[in-house]
Amino acid sequence: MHNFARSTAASDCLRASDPDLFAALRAEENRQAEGIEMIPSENYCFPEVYPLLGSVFNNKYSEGYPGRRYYGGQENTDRIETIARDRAKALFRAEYANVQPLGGSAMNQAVYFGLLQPGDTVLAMDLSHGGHLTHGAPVSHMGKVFRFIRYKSEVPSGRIDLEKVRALALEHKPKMVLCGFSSYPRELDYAGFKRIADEVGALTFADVSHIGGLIAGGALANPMDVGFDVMSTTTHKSLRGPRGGLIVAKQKFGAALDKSVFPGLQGGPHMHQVAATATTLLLASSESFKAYARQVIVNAKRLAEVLVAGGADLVTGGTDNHMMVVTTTQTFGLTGAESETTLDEVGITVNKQLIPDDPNPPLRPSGIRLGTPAATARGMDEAAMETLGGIVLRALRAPKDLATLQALHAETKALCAKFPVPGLVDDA
Ligand code: DSN
Repeated sequence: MHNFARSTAASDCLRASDPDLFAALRAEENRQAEGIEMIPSENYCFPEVYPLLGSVFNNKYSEGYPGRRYYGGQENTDRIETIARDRAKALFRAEYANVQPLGGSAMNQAVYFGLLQPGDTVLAMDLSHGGHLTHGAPVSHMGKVFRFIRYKSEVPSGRIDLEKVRALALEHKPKMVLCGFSSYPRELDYAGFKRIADEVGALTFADVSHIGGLIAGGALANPMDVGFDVMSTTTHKSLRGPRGGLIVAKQKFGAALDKSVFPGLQGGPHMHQVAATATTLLLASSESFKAYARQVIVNAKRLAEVLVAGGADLVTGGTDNHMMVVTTTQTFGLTGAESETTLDEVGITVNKQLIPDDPNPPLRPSGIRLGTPAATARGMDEAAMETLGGIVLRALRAPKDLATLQALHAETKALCAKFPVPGLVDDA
């Protein structure tokens, strides 16, 4: 057998043929290595993901599913997709899996179109209180096709009140009850959501995109364990895989979901992404990943404590998962946008974030969101969280003090140098 493996000279080839792109690639590698990623939806993928994403699986069209494809030459793509589906089912304790969704939005659209009719009612969390765009925000296509009724978190507690969710369900009789979030720092009561759905005869759908890795690692509850009908997760957040999405469900929904993903919504799946997802699911079933998932939460709790002790105002006062939402306008007198820019100056990447009932608009909201999946993937522990929390507090208290910001940036770089990004080597 010949070895047709891609030459390691591939990056030399890029350097020669497109120096601009090569330079941008190296600059981004440096940015990720020298700074710290604290946006809760981002992560450093497993190193094993890179060779598969940059592999010859990129070249293959594979419309259909294993054993039922529309193009020839599928012996290897069938193999990787079957492996990926089996691993997803085992990891999330589900009867059915689809690993073809190109991303989170496609994944959720496939669920709605597969299980509902246009105009059907869905009960989901409001975007402005931590829900996701694809949970029926009026600006999304989904918000125009289906009738979304939105529950909110309580102000000032920041928590979801299930009695209010139940009252909305009894009033609007949804076909589907959806739980999941982009910005909610607490564990959800899946059994409580299921009871509400059962009472009104609705399907149960959990979008666990942010916490898919924490569920896989056994650190947070799995909605499938309490009988949810369907669950979706992106694969690139706490799961540490390639950008993409996957759906797991009860087998009885499998045929409808398969048809909804292809040919309903998508054409050819991205087989390099499917291959990388397959490997991710294997790595996420390891003992070391269980330890990683637990540490993500330990780190988040420690970081939250440090921020609160330093006077920061956290939505719900803390966290049960990997993220925290900090109201920056009150303590620091900064909008979320100003806070994001200030923390960029010191090498800490966060995102501006609406807080519940935010009086400010989305591009100038009142808070920021921070999370620990990426820092933990670098091996950072509670002591590193104390250092990072201190840098965040000092930076937000001195946003105009350039000397202080420079000194803090040097502290961030020194910390990051001790915890390399998985898969990035310093070849300087
Ligand atoms: N953009 C993701 C997040 O940050 O939560 C969700 O799509």
